[in-house]
Amino acid sequence: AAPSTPKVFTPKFEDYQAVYNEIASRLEEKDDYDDGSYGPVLVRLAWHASGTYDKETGTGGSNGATMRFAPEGSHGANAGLNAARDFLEPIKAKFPWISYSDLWILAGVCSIQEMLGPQIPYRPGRADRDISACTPDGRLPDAAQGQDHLRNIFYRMGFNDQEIVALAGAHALGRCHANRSGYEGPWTFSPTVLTNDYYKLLLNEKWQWKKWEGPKQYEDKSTKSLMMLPADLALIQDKKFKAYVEKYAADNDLFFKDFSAVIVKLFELGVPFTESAEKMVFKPTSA
Ligand code: CCH
Repeated sequence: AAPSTPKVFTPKFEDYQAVYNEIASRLEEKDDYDDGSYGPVLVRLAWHASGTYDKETGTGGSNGATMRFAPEGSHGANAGLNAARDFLEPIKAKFPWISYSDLWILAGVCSIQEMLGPQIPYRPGRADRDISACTPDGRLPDAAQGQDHLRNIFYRMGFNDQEIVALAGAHALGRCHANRSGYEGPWTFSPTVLTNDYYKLLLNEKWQWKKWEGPKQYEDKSTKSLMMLPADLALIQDKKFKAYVEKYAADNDLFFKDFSAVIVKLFELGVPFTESAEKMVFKPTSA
């Protein structure tokens, strides 16, 4: 018999939607985690995979999924993200054709949409790389620092002031864990639903230093149940940043529009897409 050419599977939109649906159903099923959802930690995995990008050298970014390897996985900023990576292992096993790099970003997209955020258009095309592509420590932001540091870190990725503030709205989601970052508590009262509450709370609450043994963080004066990092407060201490905080606090539609645009940019930093890669918009399970 003539040797047959091995079949190469070319996934289509429907195949990615099937992965999306599987992540969404696992999110719904595993509701005994944190505030009832793995969504926030999956968003953080996608962000930390992407946020290592350096526009000068073209290194880092979500292409590669190099956080799988110890040098990068054990960076302080990535503490706890094994929970997100482990959550996705059964999905990877069921759809072995998808790269870890594409899967992590798809999980971020799915989580944002399932937590009632805006539509996040998605393009596949990331390839997993080996340990030699791990980025050096120190490329992700340090929560103890202020506006100069934020600008240094995010300008290196290619973002401007408006985009820095729009990205920070992701802190409407999830919480800090003392055993991961040292910080403790959620930013908002609805940490599993994406809203512009982060900006509203930043502006409208009185923030005071929390009295505790842990790293310096703020608590809201009225309920003492919410938190802000020094890097969060920097967004209202800096006049240019604060103008955008005010815009997003006043207009959730504007926040959703700008957040969607900037998170797509973040998730695509340094990814060598082929020209034929089309943007996919997945159907949320609630629609
Ligand atoms: Fe963040 N973030 N983040 N963050 N972050 C933390 C948690 C989340 C900073 C520090 C922290 C973004 C930007 C910044 C999420 C998304 C984004 C934690 C707690 C710290 C500390 C980690 C822990 O203890 O588990 C700093 C500094 C910056 C500076 O800009 C951006 C950008 C995004 C996404 C677009 C999400 C989501 C979480 C919650 C994770 C969880 O496990 O609940």
